[in-house]
Amino acid sequence: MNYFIRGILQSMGVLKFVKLKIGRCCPLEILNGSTVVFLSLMQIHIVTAFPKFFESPLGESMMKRAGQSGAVKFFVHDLRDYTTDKHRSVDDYPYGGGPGMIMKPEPFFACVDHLRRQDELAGAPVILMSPQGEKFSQRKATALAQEQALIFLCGHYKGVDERVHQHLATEEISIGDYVVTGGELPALVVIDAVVRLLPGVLGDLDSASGDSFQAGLLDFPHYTRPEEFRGWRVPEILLSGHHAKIAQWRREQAEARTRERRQDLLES
Ligand code: 4G0
Repeated sequence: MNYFIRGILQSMGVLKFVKLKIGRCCPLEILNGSTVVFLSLMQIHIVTAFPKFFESPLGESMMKRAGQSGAVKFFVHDLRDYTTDKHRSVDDYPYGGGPGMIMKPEPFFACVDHLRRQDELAGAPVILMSPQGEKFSQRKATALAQEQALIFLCGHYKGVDERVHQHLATEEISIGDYVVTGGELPALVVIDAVVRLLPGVLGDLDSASGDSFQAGLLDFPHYTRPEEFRGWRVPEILLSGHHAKIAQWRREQAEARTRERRQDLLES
């Protein structure tokens, strides 16, 4: 699923042959051993009873820019549009009794069936955000960033009818061992972590490749001006201009922190 573009790049008036790595694309035509590629954007579909919840998070900052640049396209689907009763109900009482409401299976199935009829979505993972899911990680974000499309299901209330877990979701993801009122915030956490990895979303300057978790370590300490604040000085090495020594210091700091705070990251 990783393809390369070979071509000529003009940079500062100089022409250079380049080989650029691009993900998520499909070969169109092969001519004299060269592959013509079409770079596709990632589609992210969100199925929710609270579509307005996503307006501001997807309409601000990095996610907004990613949408505008064409790296990703977001689609938010209102579960209520897939109900058939006159009250447009998305939840009901639990069989066997007990407190709280359970989300009905039919609207989730009707919405996903509708989406799956699109060719681009036929093989897309259907991700149920759930405290019972597989723990989310940077590794998982990297894997999801390779997909052409993602479909997120957001549940609410006490939970979702088990048939959605068993027969509709292809995976269940948890962002951590705690419960929040709906799957919307957890879905946004996963979406943010994935979108910032897509080619062209972050500039070279704040590229994701330098992320500490990408290297399996915690990040090193960062400082900006002023040199001294309330008596606390910036470590002298950072002011020295010795790039090799600075790189070594940062590596040591990252390793020491990881050893002290997250021994588990070194063991795995
Ligand atoms: C209870 C995910 C609550 C059950 C969702 C969903 C935390 C997370 C909810 C479900 C959530 C997490 C079975 C879909 C909604 N809370 N840790 N609340 N099911 O990722």
